[in-house]
Amino acid sequence: MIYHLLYPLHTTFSSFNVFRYITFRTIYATITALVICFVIGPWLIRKLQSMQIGQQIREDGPQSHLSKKGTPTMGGVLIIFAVVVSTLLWANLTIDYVWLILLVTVGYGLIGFVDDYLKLIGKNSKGVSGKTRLTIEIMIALFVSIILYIKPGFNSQVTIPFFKTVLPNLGWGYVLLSTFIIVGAANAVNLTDGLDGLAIGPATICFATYLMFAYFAGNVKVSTYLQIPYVAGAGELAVFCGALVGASLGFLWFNSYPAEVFMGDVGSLSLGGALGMMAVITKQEILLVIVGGIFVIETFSVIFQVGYFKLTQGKRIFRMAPLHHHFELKGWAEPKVIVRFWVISILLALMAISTLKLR
Ligand code: 57M
Repeated sequence: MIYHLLYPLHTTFSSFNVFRYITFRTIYATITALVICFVIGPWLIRKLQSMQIGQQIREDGPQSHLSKKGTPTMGGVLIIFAVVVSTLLWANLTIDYVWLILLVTVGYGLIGFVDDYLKLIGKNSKGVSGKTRLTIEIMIALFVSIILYIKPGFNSQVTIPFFKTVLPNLGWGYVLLSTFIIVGAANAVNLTDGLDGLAIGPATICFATYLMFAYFAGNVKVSTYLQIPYVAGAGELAVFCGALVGASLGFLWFNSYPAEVFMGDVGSLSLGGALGMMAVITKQEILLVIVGGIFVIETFSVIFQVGYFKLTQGKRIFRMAPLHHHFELKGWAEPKVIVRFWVISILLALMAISTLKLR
C-alpha cells in the first residue's frame, strides 16, 4: 500500500523516491512485522490463555515435556497476521508472486488452524485426519504450481547447486516437483516444531537466506554476474521474506525457552509452505535441502526411525524421533539442543550461500 500511495509523490517530494527501493521496503517490512508482534503478542497470549487454548502433552514423550501442559498454542496466528499486514503495507502489490505466496501462507495456516482448533477446542484429539490434511495441502500446492508453470516467463528448469550449466527442463514434471517441495517443506517444519524456538529459529535463518536469493534472482545484473536464473519480479519477495524474518523474530521473543506460547500447526504449516514457495519461485529448489537442512535431518530421522522400527519389529535407531527428542533423552538440556540446532542452521545457510559462487 505504502509503495503505491507514496512513491508516486516522489515528483513532488523527492525524498519519497526511497519507496522505490526494495532494500528500503524490506527493512521496513521487517521492522513493521517485529513491532506488530511486540505490540499484539502479550495480548494474544492472554487471549489464548483465557480461551484455554493450551497444549495437550502426549504421555509417551520425554517426561520433561509434561510441565509444558497448558502452554498456550496456535500462536502462529500472530506470525501470519504480522506477515500479511507488513507485506500488504510494504510490497509492490502488482507483482503476482506476492499474492501467490500469501495464498500458500494463509491457506496452509488455515489447514493448521482447523487442525489445532479441532484438537484443542473441538476436543477431537486427532484433529483433521492425516489424509484430509495432506490432500488439501497437495491441492493448494498443485494449484499454485500450475499457476507458476503457465505464467509467461517462468521456466520449468531445475537449478542444480554447483553446476551452472546443468539445468534439466522437467516440463510438466516441474509442477510435481514444486508441489512436493511445498508440501514437504510444510510437514518438515511441522515435525521440527517440538522444542521451544526449535522451528522458528532455523525458519528465520532460512527466510533471511531466501531474502537474499530473491533479491539476487530479481536483479538482472546480479543474477547475470552470479549466473543464476533471472526471475523478473522475484525481488519483491525479499519484502515478503523481510516481513517473515521480522514476524519470526517477534514470535521467538515469546517462544524462546521457556516458551510462553507455541506456534501450533497453524504456524508450522504456514511457515513451511512459504519456505517451499520461496525455494520454487527463486529457482533455488534443490538448495532448500541445504538451507533447510535442519528440517530435512529431522524429517529423515523420523522416516528412518519408523522404517527401521517396522523392519525390525520394534528396534529403534534413535532413542526417539524426531532427532531433537533423541538428544533430550541423551541428557542434553532443552536450551542446549535448541541453540545447537540454530548453530547448525546458520552453518548450513552460509554453505548454501557460498554455492552461488562455487559453480
Ligand atoms: C509435530 N508437535 C510436537 C505445538 C507445536 C510420526 C511422528 C514422528 C509424528 C510426530 C508428531 O506428532 N509431530 C507433530 C510436532 C508438539 O508441538 C505442538 O505441535 C505444534 C507443531 N506442529 O507448535 O503446538 C509438542 O512439542 C513440544 N513443543 C515445545 N515447544 C515448542 O515451541 O516444547 C512444541 C513447540 C508439544 C510440546 O511438548 O506438545 C510434538 O512433539 O508432538 N510425533 C512425534 O514427534 C513424537 N515422536 C514419536 O512418536 N516418535 C516415535 C515414532 C517416530 C516411532 C519413536 O521415535 O519411537 C514425539 N512427540 C510427542 N510426544 N509430543 C514423541 C512423543
